[in-house]
Amino acid sequence: MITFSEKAKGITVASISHPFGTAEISLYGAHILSFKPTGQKDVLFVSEKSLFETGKAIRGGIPICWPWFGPNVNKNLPSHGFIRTKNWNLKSIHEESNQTSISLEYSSTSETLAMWPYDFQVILTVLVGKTLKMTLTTINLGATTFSITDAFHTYFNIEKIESAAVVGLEGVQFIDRVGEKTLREQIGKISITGETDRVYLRSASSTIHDYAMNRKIIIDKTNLSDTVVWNPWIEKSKSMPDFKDDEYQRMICVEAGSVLDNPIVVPAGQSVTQEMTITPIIENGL
Ligand code: TA6
Repeated sequence: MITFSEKAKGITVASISHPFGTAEISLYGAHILSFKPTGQKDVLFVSEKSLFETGKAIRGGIPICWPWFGPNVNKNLPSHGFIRTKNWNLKSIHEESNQTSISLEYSSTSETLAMWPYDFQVILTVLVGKTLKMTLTTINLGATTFSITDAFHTYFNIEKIESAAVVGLEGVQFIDRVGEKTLREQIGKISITGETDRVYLRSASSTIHDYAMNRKIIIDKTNLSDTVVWNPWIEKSKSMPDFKDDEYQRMICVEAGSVLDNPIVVPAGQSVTQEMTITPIIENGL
């Protein structure tokens, strides 16, 4: 079943429920706020202090960073692009007994052209079942090639950060973006013991182990070459007005993206499709 309600002024949310679980997707930002498999805790984290105001980013869930990742050289432009603060249009809904899909779209406007001079359409299709699958298609409607950097900036709900780790990125080179940027190699699993902001370059699937919750979350991706691992830890948490001081203990961002110097090139009249699938598995007693 799928219903629509207004979560806040100008923010409509689609609520999906079926035997395998529930999900919530804001049409504002095409932003997945919740994915709760039956019998499990929410896979996604949303800050208790998140704003739900048009024009502002939602803190948590799965923000879509597009058409650029991170800050723009033009400081007047928003960090992580503009698409996460736009009201997308409902394109289609498809319900089956054990999964539901919803497609949303957003196309260039005079306002976006003023920020980024390209005609585009983006289509997000979310498939909710035992897994959560996101398919983002970028269509170049213009006459010139454009490049994007982008990411599914996923905030995962974690029982206790000190009892969590990310595996699958062993041996991968990463840019450590805390302090002086350095290029390093991942040795062993990733544990979070301080502010962490790393871009794992040309990395494949990864898995979050939440040992306190006895859950692992597998993150598979296509055409999203990098993986960003972020936790603001103590000091940065205090500096974020839309994030509680202690919430760093209950979340980790593992972001599937094509970021920094690894753009996606979209020739005129063509399209590029990127996919991420999140699979949460309870590891009973393991
Ligand atoms: O993905 C990590 C990161 O780029 C961090 O550097 C931090 O800025 C985070 O994203 C949150 O960005 P936001 O603009 O959503 O506050």
